[in-house]
Amino acid sequence: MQATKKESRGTKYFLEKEEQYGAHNYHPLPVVLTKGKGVFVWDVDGKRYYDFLSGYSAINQGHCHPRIIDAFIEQAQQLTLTSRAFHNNIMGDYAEYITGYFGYDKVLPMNTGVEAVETGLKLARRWGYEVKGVAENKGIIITCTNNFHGRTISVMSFSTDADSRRGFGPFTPGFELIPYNDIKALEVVLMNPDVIAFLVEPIQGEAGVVVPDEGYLAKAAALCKEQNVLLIADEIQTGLARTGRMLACDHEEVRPDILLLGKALSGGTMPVSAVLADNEIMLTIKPGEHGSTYGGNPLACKVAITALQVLKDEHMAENSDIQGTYLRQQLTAMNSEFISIVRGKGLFNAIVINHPKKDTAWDICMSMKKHGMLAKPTHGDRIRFAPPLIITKEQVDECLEMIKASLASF
Ligand code: IF1
Repeated sequence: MQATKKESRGTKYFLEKEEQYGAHNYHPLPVVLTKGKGVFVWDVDGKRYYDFLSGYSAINQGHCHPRIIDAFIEQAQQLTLTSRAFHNNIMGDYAEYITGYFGYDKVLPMNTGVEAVETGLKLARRWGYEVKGVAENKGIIITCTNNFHGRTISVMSFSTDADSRRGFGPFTPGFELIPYNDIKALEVVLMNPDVIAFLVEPIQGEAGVVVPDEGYLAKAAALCKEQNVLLIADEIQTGLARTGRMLACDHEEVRPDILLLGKALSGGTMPVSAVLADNEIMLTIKPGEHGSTYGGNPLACKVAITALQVLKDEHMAENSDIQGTYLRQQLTAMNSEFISIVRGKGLFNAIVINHPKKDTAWDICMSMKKHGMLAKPTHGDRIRFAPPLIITKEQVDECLEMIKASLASF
């Protein structure tokens, strides 16, 4: 590419570059970010925004948290990757720390969230055949309609989102769908002795922050226990203090058999995910039967230890609970004719827009952008409000003013 004269590399320059050379697998808001710090991000034109998406809850600790970045830089200059062909001096301490942090025997380290989901499914199937005694290849895993667990072909095999499935078949068998938040439906399918696991999001994120009834998770866990079925909790988005407790399962004192973590496990610095389980499940996978090049790399382990530490040291779950409750109260008090539902837990929230014009949620997000706040619609009419968990009440108040002003312009 010939050197271009120093053109003003403003928003337009970057949008066009990406349009020309990047795949069109997203439809982002037309904003080009160049800096992040705490609850704020800045675009290439120098405008500051509140980040109300937090990288889909990967940035719970705030952008570029100083302690996490320091750990990253220190380890990055020491040793970043050994592969699992050799040991490294960070992974053992990390494994001890994270298993102690969540109370499980072992951790299987992976990178992206969907890799953690796939790993959980493989562990459940192995356990189903080798421990529960289900006939090989007959195992059934239950999941819920409107789920989102990632975008690999096997995980999309149980998605109910037509757009994300179209043209990607054939799909992986062995999954059965039931409606979310429907205990009766779960009870019925669990009667099948070939069922080995129930994979569920404690709160459905992509579906628009759908919070199930009080007690749903606890009842589901009890039914799974009764039927010797593993409960797999996908806390990749709801975990790590996002919903006002360290795990969303903690709201109902539920201890899943397999716990899936990702996103904020690295504080938004790099892909780090983890699968936690006890020995009876975890040891069904033997040496050489599963893994990944970067899984358990020393840089990821070092960063994850610090990312977990700051969650506790800075009481982020408590702040998430306080500020999230306040945010929902204030959104409800707006009594806006355009907001039909306000829902969420902690700082994991969404509003459902009620307006005849189809793209209103997008237009509201564009208006909030003008006022200095970034959020994005999901499924057309829902807008997720999920700022970093370090946000203060004063900052929430400032954002509420921006939301009010944006709604008033419709
Ligand atoms: C995209 C959604 C959110 C997740 C849960 C596993 C994964 C995710 C509960 C997979 C990932 C991301 C994926 C990203 C946008 C975002 C998303 F809109 F797609 F659905 F957050 F709601 N389990 N969610 O939410 O983790 O492999 O991505 O690390 O694909 O657009 P991943």
